[in-house]
Amino acid sequence: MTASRQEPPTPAPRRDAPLLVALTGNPNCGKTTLFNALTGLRAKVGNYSGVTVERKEGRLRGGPPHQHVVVLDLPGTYSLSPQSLDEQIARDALLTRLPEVPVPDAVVVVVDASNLQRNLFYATQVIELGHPTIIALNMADVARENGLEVNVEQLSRALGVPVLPMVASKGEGIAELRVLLNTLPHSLTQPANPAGLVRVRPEIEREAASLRDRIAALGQRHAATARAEALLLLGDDKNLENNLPRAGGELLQQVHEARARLEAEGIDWRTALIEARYTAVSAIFEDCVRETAPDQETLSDRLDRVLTHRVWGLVILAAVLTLMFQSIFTFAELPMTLLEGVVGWVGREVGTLLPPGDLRSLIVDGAIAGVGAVLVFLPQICLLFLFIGFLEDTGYMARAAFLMDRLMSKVGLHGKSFIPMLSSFACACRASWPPAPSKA
Ligand SMILES: Nc1nc2c(ncn2[C@@H]2O[C@H](COP(=O)(O)OP(=O)(O)O)[C@@H](O)[C@H]2O)c(=O)[nH]1
Ligand SMILES: [Mg+2]
Repeated sequence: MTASRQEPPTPAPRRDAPLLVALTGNPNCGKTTLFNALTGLRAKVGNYSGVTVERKEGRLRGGPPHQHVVVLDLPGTYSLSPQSLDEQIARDALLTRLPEVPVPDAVVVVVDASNLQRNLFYATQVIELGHPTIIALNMADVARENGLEVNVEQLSRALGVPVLPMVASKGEGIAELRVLLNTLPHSLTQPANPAGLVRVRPEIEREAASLRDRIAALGQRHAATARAEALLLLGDDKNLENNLPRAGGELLQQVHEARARLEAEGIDWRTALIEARYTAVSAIFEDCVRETAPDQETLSDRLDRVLTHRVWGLVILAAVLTLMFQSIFTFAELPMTLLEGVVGWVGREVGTLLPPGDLRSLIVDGAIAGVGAVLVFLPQICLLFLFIGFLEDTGYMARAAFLMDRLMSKVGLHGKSFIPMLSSFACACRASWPPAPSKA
């Protein structure tokens, strides 16, 4: 492991206030799994101020005795150019724009080793911010299964930050991360050469330098973060306004001028930065990853081939749904009959206790019969959710959603909307099936 050592330009963090460790990474790379392992599931959940984005933080369990270390599970994001509010919060937290999130003492970028190239795109963006950073190379088991062999030392050298391989779901590699976190802030320095990770054209670097100085004057204390912010602003095609630092209104003018100068020099600022990053990431990937069994087909691939087949996939889906609904109606029959019996008995018993009249009608025909009519559906609903849960956990639901995407997109819906439609269809079915209901 080559952790690059360099004198941090800012003073050592205060030791009386808690230290902050921010977890960040692409969606589904294992951030929350790692968060749970580090905090022992004791999380404080709230919202970021003014928005309904979940904020999850907890104390590092088994951390240093005299130092409170807080772990923050940031929302997942694919890049620092956000497409949603969640992603915007993750970016703003890392750019230290949120008043409620202090400058992190360590940023742990959780990286899915089985999707390394895509994940490195984001990881390099975060490293460029210049915070003390660790790469948690998660899903090492999946990468191994897929025949990917990552040279961890080389990756660490290339990125200029420590890289720790791990399987968060099995607790592997967590101890090594704890060692680093428990000796914060001494164990970690800033990345070796954040500005050299992705080489951009000198013309862009020139424009970024003047924007960086303006951003620093607006209060961004870290030079590396200010440069990274400048590059993000320059290349941000769609969300420039939400990308401006606080009180950075006049920056807008400066960004437009910088872009105009680049265009005059024949440089496409929209693509130049993205291309430079892809080139850098591909080079790192080629250097650090060896594919040992590139053509081996996994079980998941073989299942995909059948289950998402244009014809066979639909046949299987129809069979699965028929089986599911048939089983629901068959298995639910006995508990439903029993529940109906119980509700009827309660109604009759209560009816004998009350004199005939409006009150009896209200209680027996209204309250008991009404609640009973809902209650008898409970077995079917429970079974339906049991089946849906099973299909989701086995990964079949995702394949069914993929299969339905083409059809659903014709009415402007996403393939995933097939799932709520399925649930509502089940309820509608109940109203008309079995054809002759046992009770009116
Ligand atoms: N095979 C494997 N699965 C993992 C690993 N880490 C997490 N997972 C699983 O990946 C899924 C997504 O994890 P989660 O922590 O929710 O990801 P998040 O979206 O980044 O918070 C869960 O089902 C985890 O159990 C790992 O190292 N190996
Ligand atoms: Mg999560």
